[in-house]
Amino acid sequence: MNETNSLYIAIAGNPNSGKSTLFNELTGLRQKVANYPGKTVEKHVGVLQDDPDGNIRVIDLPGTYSLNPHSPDEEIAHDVLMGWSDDTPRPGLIVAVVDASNLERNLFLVTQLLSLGIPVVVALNMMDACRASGIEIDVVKLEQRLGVPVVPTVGSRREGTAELKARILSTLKQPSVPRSVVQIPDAAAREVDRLAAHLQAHELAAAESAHGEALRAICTENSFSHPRFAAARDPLKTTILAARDSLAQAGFAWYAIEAEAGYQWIETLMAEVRNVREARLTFGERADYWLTHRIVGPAFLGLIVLMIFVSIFALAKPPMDWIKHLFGYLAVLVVNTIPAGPLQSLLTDGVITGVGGIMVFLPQIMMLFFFIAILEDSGYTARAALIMDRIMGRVGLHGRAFIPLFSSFACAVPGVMATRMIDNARDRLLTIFVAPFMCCSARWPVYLLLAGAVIPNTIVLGFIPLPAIVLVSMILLGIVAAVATAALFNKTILKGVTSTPAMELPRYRRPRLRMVLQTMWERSLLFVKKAGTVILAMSIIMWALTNYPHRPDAAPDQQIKQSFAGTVGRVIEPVISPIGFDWRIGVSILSSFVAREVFVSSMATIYGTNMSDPHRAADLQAHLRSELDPETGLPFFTPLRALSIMIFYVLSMQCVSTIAVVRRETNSWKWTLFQLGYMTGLAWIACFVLWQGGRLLGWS
Ligand SMILES: Nc1nc2c(ncn2[C@@H]2O[C@H](COP(=O)(O)OP(=O)(O)OP(=O)(O)O)[C@@H](O)[C@H]2O)c(=O)[nH]1
Ligand SMILES: [Mg+2]
Repeated sequence: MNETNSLYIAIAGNPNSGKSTLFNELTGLRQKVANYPGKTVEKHVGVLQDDPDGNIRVIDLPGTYSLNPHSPDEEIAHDVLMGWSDDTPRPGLIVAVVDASNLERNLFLVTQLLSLGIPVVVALNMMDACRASGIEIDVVKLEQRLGVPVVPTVGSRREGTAELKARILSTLKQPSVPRSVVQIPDAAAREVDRLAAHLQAHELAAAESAHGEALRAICTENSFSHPRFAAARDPLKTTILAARDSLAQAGFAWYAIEAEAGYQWIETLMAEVRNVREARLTFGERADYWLTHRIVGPAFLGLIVLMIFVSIFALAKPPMDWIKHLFGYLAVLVVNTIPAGPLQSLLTDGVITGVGGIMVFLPQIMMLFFFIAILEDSGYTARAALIMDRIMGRVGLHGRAFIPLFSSFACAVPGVMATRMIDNARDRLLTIFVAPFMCCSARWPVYLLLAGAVIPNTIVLGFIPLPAIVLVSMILLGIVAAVATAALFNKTILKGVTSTPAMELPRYRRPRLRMVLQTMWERSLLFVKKAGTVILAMSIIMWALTNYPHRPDAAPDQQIKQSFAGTVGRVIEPVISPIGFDWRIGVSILSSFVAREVFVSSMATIYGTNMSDPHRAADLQAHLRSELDPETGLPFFTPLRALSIMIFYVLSMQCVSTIAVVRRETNSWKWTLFQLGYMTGLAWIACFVLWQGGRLLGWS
């Protein structure tokens, strides 16, 4: 396939209208789909399926409410649609995805898309939700009035998607440029004509789209500062400012001309095509009163999170045992077939112990992903984020910070990228600063390991295991640290006023088992893949670092102590012993810079090396429990020490990928290193206070 000859179809629409769902249907790919706005923040390209020539490409775009971009993600969509993107040719067709149950607002973007001089096919998506709320839409009439094909779809159930594909292909065969539907006042039209002529004369716009572009250039605040106009900026700016001046003199608010005309047109249209049978308060709307209530809301959220961890601890033990046995069996097999020596040791002490040590947590991780997918698909997570956002808003975080923060619960990398939906630089930076405090899924194995191994499994209040409470506390601590940090920076280095645009909440929906299982499966697969790649590699490296330089006659613990890892560990020990870490913990923490989960496999390799019983290869928790403190002869991994390690992981920026993405998104090493230093310092101080304070109080 030849890329330059490819035809590009852009999928555009408001956030959360189902663009990525339809993109996945059209291309057979698997872009992230979930029930909250702002998931897609970059463009993604795929090949249209079932196309005989196979050279039609489909681009999934970030959601946008209009072609007047306000934030970096909207700019990406805007530039592609305008044909101004450096790496994507001007699309040959636009699929405008609209949410049928929220037609008025969604149609505004469509009115703008119709002025681009590019054929448009409208996907009238979410028809099921529309019908459920008692709204009927006259599709034939809508099609006539828009002048472009309109295809009703239910993307999530694949309804109408074949028809959509067919209409796309037939429109491509006989492309016709839509006509603009919106009528602007004569005085404005004259200015638009004049500017359109200027754009064409300077080859800044093509004939068929010049009028739309001119109108938008007048109505969008800094339209002339787009890099595309670099060479012709000054004359263009003068012309635009002159147009605005004369409009202002004629009594127009220049920035509102397009929006007013657009919404007026839509209002008339809606009266013709929409019929509301009965307006009724849906169950979700009634539930939302309580679920987002100031007191009931957070309490309910806390309860849900707690219940999730309770069930994880209550249900995951049997499958965890199976996995332990499986790896134990593998270790025995290796011991019985391969003669003692470096190879046997590499396979058992390095690979099986390291990878097994982390794979043991697969059942718990899968259960977590399962519950999270349910919450996501139902629409509840957006409410959870809203509850958090109320707290965050008070400390100067932007109203749109909640999606980035909420995404950071999976991983800070997409979280930091999602800050692109925030429109000003200060607010973006503040959000980036606090995003890595959210409990990413790579921390779970660390917490699960330590809480499960060391925190006594006593039952509190009749049904809550203590380890579950500790886990929830770690999540809360991350949130508290984020809030406190935001409050501090808001008053000091990042002073400023926050804008708080209202964020809309997605509709509630009964979670669909297929979607939930699919999401769980995909994320679990990533976890397993990581275990088979990064963690496997790190296990082998850690094995080598702990076994070399090799001293055949040294006792096992002497061997480790004199190995490369031991040497490094003892160098850093003075820094970490005040917070309760010995050199082995220190080395494991260092190695986990690659990915936090590596902590678990590194600990497994260090503690599992030369173990006497290969059956227990993967049972790191048992190894930790039986480890004794050489000074006191008592258990080394006390609850206090375990807490100190966990808190270190809550607060420190222990992850190269996060550092890299912060560097990229802030475009500044200064801020990146500042954040790294701040978070590590905070982690160290918190652990110091806990460890020293705890020991003074005689805790163990
Ligand atoms: N009820 C219903 N839900 C749908 C339909 N199409 C998609 N969804 C769901 O709506 C949610 C949003 O879908 P996405 O495809 O992620 O939306 P998007 O437009 O790509 O969203 P952003 O990338 O955030 O702008 C998901 O939970 C989908 O499963 C539909 O026709 N009906
Ligand atoms: Mg999307």
